[in-house]
Amino acid sequence: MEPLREGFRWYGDADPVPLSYIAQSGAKGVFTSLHQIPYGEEWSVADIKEHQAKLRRFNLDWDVVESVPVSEDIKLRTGDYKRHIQNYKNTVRNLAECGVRKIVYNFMPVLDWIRTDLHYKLPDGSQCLRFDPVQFAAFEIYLLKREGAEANYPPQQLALAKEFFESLSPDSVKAFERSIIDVFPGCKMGLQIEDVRKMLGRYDGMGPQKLKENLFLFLEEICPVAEECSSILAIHPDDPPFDVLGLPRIASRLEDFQQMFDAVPSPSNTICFCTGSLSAGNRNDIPRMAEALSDRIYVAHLRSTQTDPDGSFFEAGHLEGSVLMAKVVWLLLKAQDALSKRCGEKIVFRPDHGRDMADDLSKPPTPNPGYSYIGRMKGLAEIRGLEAGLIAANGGLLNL
Ligand code: DNO
Repeated sequence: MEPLREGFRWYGDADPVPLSYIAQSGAKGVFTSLHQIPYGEEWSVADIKEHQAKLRRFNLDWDVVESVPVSEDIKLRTGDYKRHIQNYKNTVRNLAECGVRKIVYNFMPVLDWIRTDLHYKLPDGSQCLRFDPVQFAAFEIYLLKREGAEANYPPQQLALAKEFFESLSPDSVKAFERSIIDVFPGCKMGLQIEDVRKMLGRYDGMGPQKLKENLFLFLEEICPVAEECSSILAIHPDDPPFDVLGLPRIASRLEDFQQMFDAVPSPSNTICFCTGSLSAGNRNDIPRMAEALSDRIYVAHLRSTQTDPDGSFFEAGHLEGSVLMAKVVWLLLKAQDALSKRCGEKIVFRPDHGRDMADDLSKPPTPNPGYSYIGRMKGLAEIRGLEAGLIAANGGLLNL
């Protein structure tokens, strides 16, 4: 039994974690993107090759594109969506021409992942990312002023949200706002509250069925191109996997993915198995999902979350929290065996997020919350050790 292929995310030249460090982690497959290209535009072969050459200098491969972003026009099927879809197809082809064949994307409306605290202090002094419904209520009600937001929270949370918001100084209000609306991976879009309001307005009246239909229509167009190129598209689950901002969420539960694969059965239609996103809020049985979706997994993000009784969750250590990581990794090792028999491919994973710890804490705050070096290295090392133990035990090496 072979270990999974190890990956590490790199945000490009602006990433405070340089490729030389990534090379020292032992991971060989980089998850990266051309963050400078606006959503919806085509990526040229020349730009892809230039980026790839940077990795090659450190003997690293561009294993996974995370992400080729899907524009809001495509999600809404309005405006420029036809041109954006054409560009997406060209990008898939251009990437394949350079040998890059695994593409992650998400279909989350308006904002990518959501957290309310990017520096949550744990008792041991390290920091992690956290989502607190009370703080999120404060954001929705007092900053965004979203109509009807109050109805989504019980009275006790509303009272706590008011108390929390009133306790913030004007400077911390600004920082709080930025930590919620400006964490698009790899790029600072400089969104203002007014922009978010407008973006939300575009989804007025759109329910999950319509958004699903738009996702399936997008996949029906892109998957045949991906198939031609022997590429795969891997949808990233909603993070967190429950309703936020009154928006439809369509990639949260096992049934969502099963429905998506039934609607577009193309072998290029796959999932980026992100255990952290899926586990938030304890709504999903992660091992069950790994088993049920095993033949659609080429790419995985491994991390865990811990949900507290008040509904908040924080990013727990990679082998802690609610994800039964030993079981998930075991299922992925078996899925990889089947995958290599089927098509000679490996599953590539990256340690997803990590705490800010030790020397991470003495550096200027990263523009990429969750993507510290030491914290992610710890996660990688733990998962590597877990795999080695599982493989040795399975191979009878331990005489258990
Ligand atoms: C957060 C990431 C996500 C992910 C995108 C994929 O840390 O897991 O931002 O990269 O949603 O499209």
